[in-house]
Amino acid sequence: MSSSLKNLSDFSHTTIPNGGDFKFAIVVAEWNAEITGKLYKGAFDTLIKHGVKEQNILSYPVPGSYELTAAADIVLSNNATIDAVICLGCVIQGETRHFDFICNAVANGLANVGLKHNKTIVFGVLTTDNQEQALARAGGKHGNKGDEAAITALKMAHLSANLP
Ligand code: DLZ
Repeated sequence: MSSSLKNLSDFSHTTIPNGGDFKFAIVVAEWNAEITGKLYKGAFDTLIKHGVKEQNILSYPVPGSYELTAAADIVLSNNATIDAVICLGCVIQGETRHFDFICNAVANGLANVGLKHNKTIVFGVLTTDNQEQALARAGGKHGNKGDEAAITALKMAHLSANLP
């Protein structure tokens, strides 16, 4: 694939692969459920739209975004047939330093889980100043990051399955 790309603009036109052969896990945080529910629906519907069989989408709710890392690790440790894990959450800036601790822990944690299992972990966690910004990215004027997370998972699963 890479040898046939002439320039960077070619990347923006890569097609979204059909997902009929893949299995995905979606791990979704219950904290800020009004937002994460919309992210989940966006991710789920996008996978179905691109051919993933409903029985090949495994869904796991967790209490908050901090738990996404452990859950992704547990899920992959117990199911080697999963091609990628989509992690969805929404961390909203509050008055304390929780925001920084949670965001840093989740971003680093998910990266490490992906490397440990040699599988794609999609970082679908909104990190916003307020709920209005989050709603704008969960089906509002900035689209739905859940949809984007699903497309990332499809592209990465396809890449892994088609290495020479
Ligand atoms: C505690 C907490 C706070 C203050 N804020 C958020 C948030 O904005 N988004 C989120 O997903 N989770 C939050 N949590 C919960 C933590 O992620 C975690 O569930 C608890 O600290 C228990 O480990």
